[in-house]
Amino acid sequence: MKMSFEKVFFCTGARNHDLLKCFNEEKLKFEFDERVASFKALGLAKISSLPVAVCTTSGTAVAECVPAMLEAYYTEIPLILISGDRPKKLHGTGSPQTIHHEALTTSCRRTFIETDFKDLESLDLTGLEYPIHINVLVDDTVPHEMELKFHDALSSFAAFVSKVKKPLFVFSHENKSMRPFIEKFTGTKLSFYAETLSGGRDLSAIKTEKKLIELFNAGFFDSVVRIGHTPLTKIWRLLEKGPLPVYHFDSRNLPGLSFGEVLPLNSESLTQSNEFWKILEGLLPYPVADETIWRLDELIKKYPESEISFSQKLNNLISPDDFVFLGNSLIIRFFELTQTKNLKVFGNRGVNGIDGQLASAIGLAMGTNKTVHCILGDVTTFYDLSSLRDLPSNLRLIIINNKGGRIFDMLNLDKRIVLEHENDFKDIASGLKLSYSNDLSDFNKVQVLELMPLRTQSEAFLKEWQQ
Ligand SMILES: Cc1ncc(C[n+]2csc(CCOP(=O)(O)OP(=O)(O)O)c2C)c(N)n1
Repeated sequence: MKMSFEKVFFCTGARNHDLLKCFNEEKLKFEFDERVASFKALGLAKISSLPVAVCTTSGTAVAECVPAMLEAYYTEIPLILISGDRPKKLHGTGSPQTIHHEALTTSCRRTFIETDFKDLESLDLTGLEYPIHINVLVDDTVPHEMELKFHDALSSFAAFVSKVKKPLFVFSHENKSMRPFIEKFTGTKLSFYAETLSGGRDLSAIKTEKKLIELFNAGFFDSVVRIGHTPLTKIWRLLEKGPLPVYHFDSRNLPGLSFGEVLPLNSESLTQSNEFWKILEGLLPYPVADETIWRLDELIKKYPESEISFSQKLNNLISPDDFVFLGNSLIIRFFELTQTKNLKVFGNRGVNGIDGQLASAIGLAMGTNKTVHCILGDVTTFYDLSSLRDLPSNLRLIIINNKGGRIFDMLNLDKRIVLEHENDFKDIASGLKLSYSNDLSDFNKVQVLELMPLRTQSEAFLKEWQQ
């Protein structure tokens, strides 16, 4: 970029990860809270009168910069927002963490530029009016030929099924539990993967995501049928790279991918549709032997202080009468991996922001007499610290403090964006007069339970699990 920045507040995320290369090391300041980072940038730009940038991942991260951008707009401060975005072909599809960035800053910027990542280097910002919003399209997908078709009748699904033999069925989540549908589906004997937010995780024929990915990579499936909103599973991202024919049942009429056939029906209407069940009769059941579950148990015994083992212990302790609210990113994945019970699980998976998660769980708890176990990562909890001032008595906050955003470790991204730290929440809880413990035996006895998995064990577990 032809511009010298006083500083770049780099807010960690996968989508803007590649943008790291564009900035000088000595100009970078790593952050996780975009609202705070953009106000810091504003303050620094105020005093230095030099352009200061805040760089974010996609989704709500961009929206979090709007308050500081508004202030910059009305005070004529040289603030620059640089957002990492998904490629154009995924815009408007409901693909993970993909929202309309351009629209978010219309009232708080004087310049908007959208550019491909490869053209960012040569971008000349001199003479432009502030605040500036630069949206960078980062493409990690392989171009492919499949198209997107929208349908209005189940006959299109019948045509799809007549051309395939071994579809993978994925049940993700909807605004209501998909359990009645999934219960009925088990009668077909067809193989399926049910995610934790579907409400039918315990019924899933394919028990672990590991098995799912193994089968997928081995070419076991010849197609995918997805029912519900955009799935969480990694398969979804793999599909965008090496596509199989996909049929989407999504009441929002969104494919969540750049291709596939879409019918806007939810699981409730499918449950009641004789035609749907009749079409499925055209498919022959194929059994899947899932031995990964034994391997999981072995590793849980071998590494009892690992994050996945803690997740399993929590699963065992939570009563099916209670509600669970799960945060991003490893939390929801590990919970899904170790869940064997019929639990009522919630989460914010519309655009996967880590912001406002504790507040959302508080709102949920306010609407029920049940106990809500809100399980969050340390970074996600830090993002929402002010919510700790007002925890309802039926909310139990469980913080899995693995000392940073460990999802980025798992994705093998630049270590700097993990934002490793040695902090804990003990004194914060005590300052706010909340009962606190860091011992799992106090489960359900305190309002804030902080669990600190052993890094070495978590890493050894994952190494063996991924073999
Ligand atoms: C508002 C927002 N900003 C940034 C991100 C990118 N992001 C995804 S996960 C994550 C780190 C989460 O860390 P933590 O809560 O500790 O969970 P862990 O990764 O350790 O499971 C970040 C920064 C996001 N999803 N939403």
